[in-house]
Amino acid sequence: MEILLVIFVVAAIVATLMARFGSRKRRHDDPPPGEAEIQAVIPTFHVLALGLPGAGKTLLLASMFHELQAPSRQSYYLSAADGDVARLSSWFAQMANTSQAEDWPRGTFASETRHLSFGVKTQAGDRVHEVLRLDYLEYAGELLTDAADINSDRRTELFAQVHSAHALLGIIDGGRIRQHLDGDPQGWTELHRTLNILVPHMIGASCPVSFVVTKWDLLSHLHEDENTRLSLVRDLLMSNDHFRTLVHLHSAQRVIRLIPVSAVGSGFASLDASGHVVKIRSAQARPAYVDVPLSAVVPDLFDQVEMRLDAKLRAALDAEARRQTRLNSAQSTAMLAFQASARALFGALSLPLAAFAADVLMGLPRDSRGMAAEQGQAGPASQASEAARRAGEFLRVRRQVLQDMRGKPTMLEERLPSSRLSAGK
Ligand SMILES: Nc1nc2c(ncn2[C@@H]2O[C@H](COP(=O)(O)OP(=O)(O)OP(=O)(O)O)[C@@H](O)[C@H]2O)c(=O)[nH]1
Ligand SMILES: [Mg+2]
Repeated sequence: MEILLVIFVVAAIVATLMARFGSRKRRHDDPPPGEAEIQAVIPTFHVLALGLPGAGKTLLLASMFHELQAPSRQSYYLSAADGDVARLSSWFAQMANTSQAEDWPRGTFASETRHLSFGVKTQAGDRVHEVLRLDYLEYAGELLTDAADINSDRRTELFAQVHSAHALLGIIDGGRIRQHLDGDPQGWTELHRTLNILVPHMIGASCPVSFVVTKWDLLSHLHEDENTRLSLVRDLLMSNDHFRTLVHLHSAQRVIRLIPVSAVGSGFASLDASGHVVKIRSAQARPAYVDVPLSAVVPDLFDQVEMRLDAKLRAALDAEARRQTRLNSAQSTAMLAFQASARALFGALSLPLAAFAADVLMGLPRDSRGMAAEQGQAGPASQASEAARRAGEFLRVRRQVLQDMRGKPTMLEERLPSSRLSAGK
């Protein structure tokens, strides 16, 4: 079915272009054929990391960007506005500099709330394609905990973002877990406070939710086996009623992850006698798993759409696809109608991004892990016009990117099976 959908998308783009360009000659400064249509189908996913002050949101963001700004371990990379790149890089540099043991980027002020827009890009031949965008809110954790009127606008903005998010990340401070395990009652109190604040925001969300345990490096002494370590943390979190209820309610319908991350990596920092995180002189920052939470967002969203596509909806979609394939492929209006009906069917899903769901599904094989063989198939696009060729190439590279994105959480699950939360565990 996915191939059909891809063909329909390409054909619809060609048809639109024929109507548009057929009547007049291309001017020198016109965008390349197909570019406007490609731009129109690039989705933006809004991701929100919910976490209390000091939980590690800003350093996770800086470290994640550091890891993903070049296509070194995956086909895609992130781009951002120049000012944001400078800010993220300077946070990372300050964090990685061990010449001053306690010099960390300071906590975020409420007035520093900002939307960062990351372009997810990939290079194919001599062209760079932007395949999707991720919008991420950087804010001060105090907005979640402090009810002072002074920041009410910022708080309103944050809560509006909770409701419109396509994915929510619950940030759990690994430092608090360490504090609890070291016998300091404050650790347990703060952990419960975190979950009691975060979970109510997440429980009613229709989008995928994941939990991220920060400062994973501070928990390395828990057990020599990393998966056992994570299972101990999971059991601890499951002892919170709110957390356990959320996992029970959501895991039947969607993927819920527990992703351990370290912005600095093991052996970079330790706790001093007063419980402050201090850097170890000359240690090297080697971030761990920081690329997973953001990379998992799109495939998790896709899987959730798949899980929600009940049999009836699936049958209706397949029947529509079969009906449309009997039509002459030149009947572009029929193809566009198919697109519209596919969108309408997906629109029946109660997801905030139903409009995107059809696009994502059109470009992404149902099981991208099992579809590698398809990658080489050029399909009808290669015989068609330049616009169709570009559209075909775009869909091919997007599929590759989505497959690589899925590879990150898949790798984590293979390595740490406890990173997938379910009601039974
Ligand atoms: N060991 C270790 N410490 C970390 C890590 N991430 C953050 N920290 C420590 O936690 C502190 C707070 O991290 P931030 O990223 O600033 O926290 P935040 O969630 O942005 O806090 P607010 O801006 O106040 O909301 C840092 O100054 C570090 O001391 C990590 O991965 N490992
Ligand atoms: Mg911050």
